[in-house]
Amino acid sequence: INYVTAGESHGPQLSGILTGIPAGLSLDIDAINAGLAARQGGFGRGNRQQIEHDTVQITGGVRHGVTLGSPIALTITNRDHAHWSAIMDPLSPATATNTLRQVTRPRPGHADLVGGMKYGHRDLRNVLERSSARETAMRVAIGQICKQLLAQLDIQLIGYVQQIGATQIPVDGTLTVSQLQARVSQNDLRIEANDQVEALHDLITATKKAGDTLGGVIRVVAENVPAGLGSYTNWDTKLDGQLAAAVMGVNAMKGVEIGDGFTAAGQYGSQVMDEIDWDTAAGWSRLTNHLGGFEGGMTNGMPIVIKAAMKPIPTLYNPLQSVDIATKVRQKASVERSDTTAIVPASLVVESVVAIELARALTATFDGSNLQRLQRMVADYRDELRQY
Ligand code: EPS
Repeated sequence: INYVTAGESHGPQLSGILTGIPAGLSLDIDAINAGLAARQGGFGRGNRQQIEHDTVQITGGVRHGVTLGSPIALTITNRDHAHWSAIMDPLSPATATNTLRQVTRPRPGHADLVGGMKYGHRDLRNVLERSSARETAMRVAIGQICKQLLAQLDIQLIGYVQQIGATQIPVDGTLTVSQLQARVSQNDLRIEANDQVEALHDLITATKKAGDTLGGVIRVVAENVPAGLGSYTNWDTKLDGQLAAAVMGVNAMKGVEIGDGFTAAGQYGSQVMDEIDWDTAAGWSRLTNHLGGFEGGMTNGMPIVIKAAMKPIPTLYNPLQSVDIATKVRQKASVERSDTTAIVPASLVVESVVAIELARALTATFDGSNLQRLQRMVADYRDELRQY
């Protein structure tokens, strides 16, 4: 499985090509669109989401609703492009009027300055249009297809919010993915504890008033992933490393943790290692899951637990010091319309990239040409492991 996306935030559309999805998967387009709608939601979003109504068009790799095994081509239209059609026109030559709205005062923490330096752009719009998190809509569409593949292999996962700003929401590690789903869908913050919603709404509203932004922590749980995905035999085959790279590849992520991660670093080995058990029905298991489902870079059959730390959004309505790249005069950074926090959408994006990596690992470990064959192979493999 591989994918590439293209498209600018205010350009005509986002495009995606997804390869390696087995033939024979019936796609639920409504579920893909529901995932896209969920990514647009969440308390703390700015006004852009009132313009967009993301839905996916599929123009390749699918026939009569079923995947063909060939590359899947996807499109999501940017409705906001209507307001930017001259400025973001892909082909008409630059003129005095269609180069208005230039960005020359880079925002600290955004890709603006280094992107301009690296690619030689004098209008930082050429950077921010692509570094914008708008692109993550396509990753969610692709992630939804991968989630539908995983569901056919009885693998479920969820990404949700565990911390907003400095406020942590206590984690109940005993909840299953479907129980978590039921809990977090009860509020617009994707958090487990409804009793913390009001205080967090107040925090986000006060932060917005102050012209400031918030980050947070996302937790992803994936269950029923068979043991032995990834490999200890070479550094680049370790699946936890591949997952960490994918999560870090989501805009604004500054940290990734597997299982108890940084907490485990300060504990004794006897507190951290998960004791081994076996019984006829369930096969091999661990008595605890401090290591988040990974040993030796391989899945061990326990739930995968990944956390991601998201920095606050760099676009501040009360901007920080910058330097104009045209005049070299110290000035406040530019302000583009933005979100106060994007932790809710980001939790769905991180969920999506984890789904993509798990689907990739499964189709790389087993023959991923045809869904029914893949299902048989995974079922046989699970039997073999149970009896090992
Ligand atoms: C973004 C700025 C805002 C966000 C955008 C990401 O866009 P705009 O400047 O057009 O208001 O809404 O996110 C999305 C458009 C999206 O769909 O998630 C940024 O600068 O990263």
